Amino acid sequence: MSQDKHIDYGAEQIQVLEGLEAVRKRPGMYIGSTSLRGLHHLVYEVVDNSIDEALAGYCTHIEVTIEEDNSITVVDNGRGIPVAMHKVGKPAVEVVLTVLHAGGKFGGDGYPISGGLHGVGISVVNALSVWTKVEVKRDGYLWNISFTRGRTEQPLKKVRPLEENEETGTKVSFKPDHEIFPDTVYDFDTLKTRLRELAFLNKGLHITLTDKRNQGKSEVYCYEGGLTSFVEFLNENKQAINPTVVSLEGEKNQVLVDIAMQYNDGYSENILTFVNDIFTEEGGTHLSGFRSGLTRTINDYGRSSGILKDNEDNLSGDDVREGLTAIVSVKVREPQFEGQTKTKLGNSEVKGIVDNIVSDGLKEYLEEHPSEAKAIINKTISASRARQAARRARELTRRKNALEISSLPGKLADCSEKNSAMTEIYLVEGDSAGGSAKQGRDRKFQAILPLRGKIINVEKARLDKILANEEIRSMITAFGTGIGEEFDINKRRYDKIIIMTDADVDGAHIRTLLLTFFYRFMKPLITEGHVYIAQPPLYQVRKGKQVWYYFSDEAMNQKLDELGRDSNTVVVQRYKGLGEMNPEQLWETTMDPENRTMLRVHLEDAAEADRIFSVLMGDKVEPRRKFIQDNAKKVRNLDL
Ligand code: 0RA
Repeated sequence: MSQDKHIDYGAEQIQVLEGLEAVRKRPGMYIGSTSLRGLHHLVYEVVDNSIDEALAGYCTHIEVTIEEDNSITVVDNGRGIPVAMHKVGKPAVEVVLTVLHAGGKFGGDGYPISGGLHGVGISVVNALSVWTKVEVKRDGYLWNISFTRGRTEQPLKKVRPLEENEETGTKVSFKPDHEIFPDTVYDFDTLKTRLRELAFLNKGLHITLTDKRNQGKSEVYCYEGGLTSFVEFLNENKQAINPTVVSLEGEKNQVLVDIAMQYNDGYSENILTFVNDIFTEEGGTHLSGFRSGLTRTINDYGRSSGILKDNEDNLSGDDVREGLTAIVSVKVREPQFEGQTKTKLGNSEVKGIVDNIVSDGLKEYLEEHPSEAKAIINKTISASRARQAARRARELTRRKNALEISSLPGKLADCSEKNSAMTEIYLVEGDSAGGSAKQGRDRKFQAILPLRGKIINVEKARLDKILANEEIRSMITAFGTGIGEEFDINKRRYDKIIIMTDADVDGAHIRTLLLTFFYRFMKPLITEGHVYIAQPPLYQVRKGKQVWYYFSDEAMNQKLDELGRDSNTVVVQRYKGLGEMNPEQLWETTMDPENRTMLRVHLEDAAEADRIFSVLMGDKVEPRRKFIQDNAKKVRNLDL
């Protein structure tokens, strides 16, 4: 080897260590955060590589296992990570695991289409794990290599020749580093939601999820129906308008389009869009193309079939999307992601391609399914009529908004701070708790809105009825943002919206109704992290003049053990409702930013949230009963 190469090799090594050191120093830059979300992201990063193999047509099975020690194993039957010497003087597999951004991209056109939102690659997983072990079956042999905290521990080794019929593939095992992640316990359901979604998006791909902890369990996700199965799954608890799911597929200029859609008798729209299997929360050109193609085609068919009369207005975009569940999945070679969270597709050529495929395919479906077509058009016409009726009601609230302060609801105790970045509003269940909260609050930045009556179930009503509801109107005017298409987050009057309900069944019900309302009509409040759930304590423990508050049975019991249970100087109080706390106690335990704990409401997965909302709020009783039974133990930790 020449002197030059020696010097280069040294420089490469230093770069590698600096790269992985940077990942360990600022993990958030690479995986978003080191919260539970980041912990689960490690699994997706590895699985995305296996999915890339599937997209390239080489992999049919992926197995993910949560091991007893919360380490993760991902096995696939793809081609195997290359083991040949790379030009930097190390085996390619070692480069993939230790060099930032050295995923599948190197090696030219091996990957026409690649997933992985952050695309940071598997080396980030390695850098953030106590250990990583990789086995590769490729080039006639089983190979292995291992790492500790990103550094090569055992260099690549040939273990044994492959058996005659043994498949190629990759096995990656890693244990997330407790020095990086405060919580290293994996959640089965979180992984399940994403892996099931990946199985829907990749028709016929087998994905297995196994949990070796506790009693152990294993589930297989594989859908021959692909997106059609996905839509059927999302509409499972709803009443379909067109029993046959519309399935549209096409390709142009190397853009692949795959769409499935079905109307239900509900009023909300639930369109999920993906680019290269990545959920595009902020939509983009594929969504615009879908919308424009849909609106035009439904109107054209409505007119030509005579169902939509000449004297009736054209159907609007909102009309044709009412009660629509749809998946729009595109595969694009060089996706450009834009928007606040980089989840908005920017490629301009995609809009027209999707629009054309929707127009052609949907027209054909409507012509071939006349009775379903009729049901769909009638549904959109009644949406249009209801929308016109609702306009009046909405104009009413809009006029009220314009009057600003004077129009704020009478029962709102507003704060004095005018900078909305500093303020918060508590939505409090009941007048008595509302009274305590008004007295206990810091009136400079905390506003209180007591909610008296039942909040309307927005899942079961149309906009005109929803807007007639007193509690809903109070919230809309207090928040200042408007709703639906007119929602504007920049107009919000508060930074934090905090739901404070009793820790009982009624409280949970009111909380769900509120979250459903926000989800349907003010979604960015949730996606941009402005909605919180207050956590009032369940117990007060007193001894003499000392007082402690506890949020769980476990914590309270531990304190009792410590104080000596028998001591008759200890009085335990269980709070049944917020009303049992006086203003000082409420401030101290639940409202004081210095002491309180709150849950921030996340939309971990829009599809799952929508399903859960439908189960909880929809017409069908049996799925709701089952859900509540299945989740009874989890309710205290509900973090949507
Ligand atoms: C780099 C290049 C190729 C495949 C892979 C990486 C690869 C990575 C992972 C991670 C998990 N499973 C994986 N499977 C494959 C292309 C290989 C070729 O051209 O033969």
